[in-house]
Amino acid sequence: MARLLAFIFLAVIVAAGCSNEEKREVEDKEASVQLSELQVLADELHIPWSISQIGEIFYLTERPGSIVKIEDGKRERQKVMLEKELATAAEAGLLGFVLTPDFLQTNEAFAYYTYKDSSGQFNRIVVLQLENSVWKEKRLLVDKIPSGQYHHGGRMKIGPDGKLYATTGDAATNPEIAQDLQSLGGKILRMNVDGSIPDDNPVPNSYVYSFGHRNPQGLAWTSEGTLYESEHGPSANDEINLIQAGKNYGWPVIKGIEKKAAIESPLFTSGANNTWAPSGMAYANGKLYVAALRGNAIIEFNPQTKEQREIITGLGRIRDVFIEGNSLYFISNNTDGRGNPLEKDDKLYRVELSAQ
Ligand SMILES: [Ca+2]
Repeated sequence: MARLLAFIFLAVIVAAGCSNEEKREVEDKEASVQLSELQVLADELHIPWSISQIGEIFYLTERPGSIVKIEDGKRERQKVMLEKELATAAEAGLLGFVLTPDFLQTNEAFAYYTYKDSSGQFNRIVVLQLENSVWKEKRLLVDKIPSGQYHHGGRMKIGPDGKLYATTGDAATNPEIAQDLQSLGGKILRMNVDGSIPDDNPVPNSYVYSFGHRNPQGLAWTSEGTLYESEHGPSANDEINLIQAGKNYGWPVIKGIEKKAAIESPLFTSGANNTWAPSGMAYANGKLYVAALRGNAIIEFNPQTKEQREIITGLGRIRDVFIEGNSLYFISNNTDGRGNPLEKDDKLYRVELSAQ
């Protein structure tokens, strides 16, 4: 009954939002997603950050330091025991999370978190193991990834090459580190699943896969293996980039549509007067689906035609998006102090992508 009520409540919100804006009505008619088919799979989440799925089970990280398991409509909040104290700085905490390829045998997952100790504040990538509904930090893969007041990066995915990729931020106070190949900040990192450096990384003996990033929080590969990334720009100028090994993506040398030799310009930008605050992203059917926090939407980008449109609106801030088959899953992020929580926020939603 609670789920049914939540569903009706949402349908009313979505309908009200649409009738107020003629422009949005037009967009909805063109949208591939039927908002009336939106389902809530879980609610009362606390700043959820990352979606992982295996079979019918979801694991969501919550930034304050827990993992929520969702199975058969039931929500179980699982404790996470870390070696270091979780940082409480803005945007910091338990961020990226991805189940290992052999999770069913090992109960292990990769996690990215921000911590603070006597040596300062950093991010690290670790292996967690699930035992009796408690996750424990088992192994350290990469430590002392720069952190600061903001911009901790934090998205992790396993690529089609079987390597673990992680996005790291410029730590806000010292953006020049994004251009410094000796620093792990402002980068996309690539590693073997045991934490070692792959022999074929573009910078020898380095985790650095690409550099010049400000605060990247989204990664997605096409079925052909092309990698795209989403990134928070300075004062708007958010970016979607096509990522190639060893390339420089510009920050803080250039921003937005500015150009410079030997620097890659973004495939899409939000422009100087518009902010998406893009976070998690997924790829399906030739399109990228990007969770937008400030944009309060899921935005669909077509890298071939360069078209873009909002396909989900009216639910507030969106943190991550995940596609399995024809289902698109996403989590809201209205409890992070920067949004206006709806009743029982935050939530995990599902909607069917229509065939096009
Ligand atoms: Ca850039």
